[in-house]
Amino acid sequence: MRRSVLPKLAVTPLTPPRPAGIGAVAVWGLEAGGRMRRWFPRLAREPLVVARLEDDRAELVDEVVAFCVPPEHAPTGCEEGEINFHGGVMARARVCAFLAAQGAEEVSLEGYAARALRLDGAAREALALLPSAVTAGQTAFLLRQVRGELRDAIAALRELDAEGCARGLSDLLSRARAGIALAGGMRVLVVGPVNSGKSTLVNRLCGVERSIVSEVPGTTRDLLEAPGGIGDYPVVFVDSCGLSARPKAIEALGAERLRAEIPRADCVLCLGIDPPALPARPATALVLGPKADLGGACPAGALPVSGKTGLGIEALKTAILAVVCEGRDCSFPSPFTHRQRGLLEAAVGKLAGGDREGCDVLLEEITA
Ligand SMILES: Nc1nc2c(ncn2[C@@H]2O[C@H](COP(=O)(O)OP(=O)(O)O)[C@@H](O)[C@H]2O)c(=O)[nH]1
Ligand SMILES: [Mg+2]
Repeated sequence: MRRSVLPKLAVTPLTPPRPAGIGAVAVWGLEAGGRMRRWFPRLAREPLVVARLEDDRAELVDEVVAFCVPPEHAPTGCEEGEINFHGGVMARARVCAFLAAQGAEEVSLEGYAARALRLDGAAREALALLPSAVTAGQTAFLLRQVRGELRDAIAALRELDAEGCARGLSDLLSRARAGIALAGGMRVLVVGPVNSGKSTLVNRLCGVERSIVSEVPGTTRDLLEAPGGIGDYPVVFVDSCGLSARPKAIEALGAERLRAEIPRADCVLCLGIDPPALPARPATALVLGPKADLGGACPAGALPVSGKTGLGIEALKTAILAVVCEGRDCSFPSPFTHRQRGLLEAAVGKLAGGDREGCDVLLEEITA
């Protein structure tokens, strides 16, 4: 980053305002090093200090650990500081209030990434998703993006002739659904008539007794989210109230929520019901034959499953990944946000219309 565009003094919270052992802020900008030594004089002699941070009236703000990062190791190329304090909401608020009183501009982590870390647009999107990552494979994928995997792939495409570029773009786009599902997770909604075993299936899929199971019809009235995963892919499984032709008043509210949820889900699992009978159009759907352990007939083309015994569940998970990810995975560079996919699709359109320059502009925007 050019020094001329650095702020004088900025603070970026590195940890969220939640109960935690420690919290941390980055102190950066042209005056960061000098200010750190003024607040913590021993930093002039010691690499790291445990110290009392006091305000101008010598009131204790917090007991902290403070250190400076030399310019050659600092993301901004200008000496930075870091202050670690007690975690939680109040300690963080007090340290940030102290820094604000000292004239520090508060910049979000995304803002810091954009202004200081010299990351491209796609890498910044990955960095923003990283704190919410819940699986090892998702984290590894996002770290590859922070390091510029997609940026490098797009740069390589731009070196090719129109035909090669078009082939490369369609190859990238074929993995967009997989990339988006891996980076941000997917929603899988379970629908079906009352008592078809929806709640039992959701509990089985997410691995905990999240939903109440009962033979009393209409037990589940609202949408209920159960976080889980399939392999590396984070999944929110969503249980729903039963579909009924003539819902009573309270069920009608649940039915309305369900109708709105169907298009939001990446995949709708239809327990004993055909997708055309759904009250809205799903992105993808799988038809399941419920309570397969009872040995009843399973409709042609339906996957037999039993939430109760686990029968067919591994095959169901494989089928969910296959339809949501269109049979692709992310071992090769993949777009991973709707923004990137939209720009890539538009770039393909430009190229098809013979507008190579327009295509390049859009590709550049992905990683700008
Ligand atoms: N045999 C068998 N019974 C099931 C299965 N799934 C659910 N049930 C039973 O069917 C009843 C309704 O189940 P529940 O999951 O609450 O259905 P929902 O109303 O669709 O959510 C309960 O008595 C469950 O124990 C299954 O796979 N096999
Ligand atoms: Mg239920």
